Amino acid sequence: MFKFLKNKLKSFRRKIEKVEEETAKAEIVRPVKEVRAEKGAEEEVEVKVKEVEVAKPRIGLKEKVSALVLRREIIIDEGKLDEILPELEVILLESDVAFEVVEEISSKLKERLVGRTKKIGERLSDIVLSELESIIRDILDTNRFDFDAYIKDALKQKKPLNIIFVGVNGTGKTTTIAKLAKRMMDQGYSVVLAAGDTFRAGAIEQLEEHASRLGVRLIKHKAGADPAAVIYDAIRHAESKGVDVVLADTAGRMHTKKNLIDQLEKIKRVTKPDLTIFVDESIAGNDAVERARMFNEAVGIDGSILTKLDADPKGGAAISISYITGNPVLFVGVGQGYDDLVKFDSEWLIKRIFD
Ligand SMILES: Nc1nc2c(ncn2[C@@H]2O[C@H](COP(=O)(O)OP(=O)(O)OP(=O)(O)O)[C@@H](O)[C@H]2O)c(=O)[nH]1
Ligand SMILES: [Mg+2]
Repeated sequence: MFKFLKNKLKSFRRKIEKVEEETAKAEIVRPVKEVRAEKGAEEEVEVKVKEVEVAKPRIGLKEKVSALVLRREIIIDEGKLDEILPELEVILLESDVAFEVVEEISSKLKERLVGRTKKIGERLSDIVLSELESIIRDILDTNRFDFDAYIKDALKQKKPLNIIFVGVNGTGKTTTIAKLAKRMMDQGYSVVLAAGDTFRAGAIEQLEEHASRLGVRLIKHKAGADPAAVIYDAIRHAESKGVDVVLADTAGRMHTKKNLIDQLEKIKRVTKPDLTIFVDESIAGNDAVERARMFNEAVGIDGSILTKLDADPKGGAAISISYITGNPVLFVGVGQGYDDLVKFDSEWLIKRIFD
């Protein structure tokens, strides 16, 4: 997971260390006021000190000067950041972080670092990477949403809850529904599935297979039927049986296909979902983020689930999708098994990128 990004960040750390080493080697001229030598020197002295030499023990005048420099802190200037930030921006772009998010990260880093003091002995690379981590954490936390708390509260108001899953073809919608059904049943909720993908050959049978493995009821019509009617029936069924949640599959579709987007609008109009969840695959990178934005504009989404993080070396989609859509990431898929669904948490992702 995120191997590419992690390796790039490692080489970024080395680059900062190199810049720092070079700066340390360069002579820094420090005017020191009224430093007088103990043994009779009377003039104000301007002392040239090599940063690298500062920590070494000295004697006499030099020792006095060192003590002054040691107490001082080095100010991180814009020039130094200009040497390293472009490389970070390239790394983030190569890792599929959306352009706007890269700009945000870069400007926040500058804002936090320029003019900041760094103690002698403190490493610039540690400071930069820990600020980067904190900025990415803030970006991930912009639209926090606790799915479990939401379900618990929402069920006090109404039952069943209707949750529909939308997205383009093959991204993992149906598998994610099965995973989430398992997760919710493990938490003690009752679930019914709606076979709302009446379009793709074999889609109903695929969901049926999951339903029978998980021991959950599936409501289906024939292939080609109106998906809004299928989901509507599933809701009626759940109402009559006192079932907590309907998880409704829909056919994969491109956001550019107007008639298919109209069909989703109809599903929403007829079945009034409590949550519309956009599912896409992390490995699609910027495309996934762009599609989330388009689906949000076209039909409105309440959150996203990113699948296939286990197969994604980059991670840029996970970093960007919530910031770009203004909606939270609810879960991430990390494998093909039923338990390979992780509730999204910024700390979880940060650990996997920075540890
Ligand atoms: N590695 C990995 N594979 C996944 C994950 N989620 C889903 N898949 C696989 O992705 C493939 C497509 O999954 P589906 O659930 O059929 O996707 P879909 O969006 O319903 O596809 P359509 O119905 O054709 O639009 C399957 O082989 C899944 O096993 C995941 O988190 N990690
Ligand atoms: Mg499907």
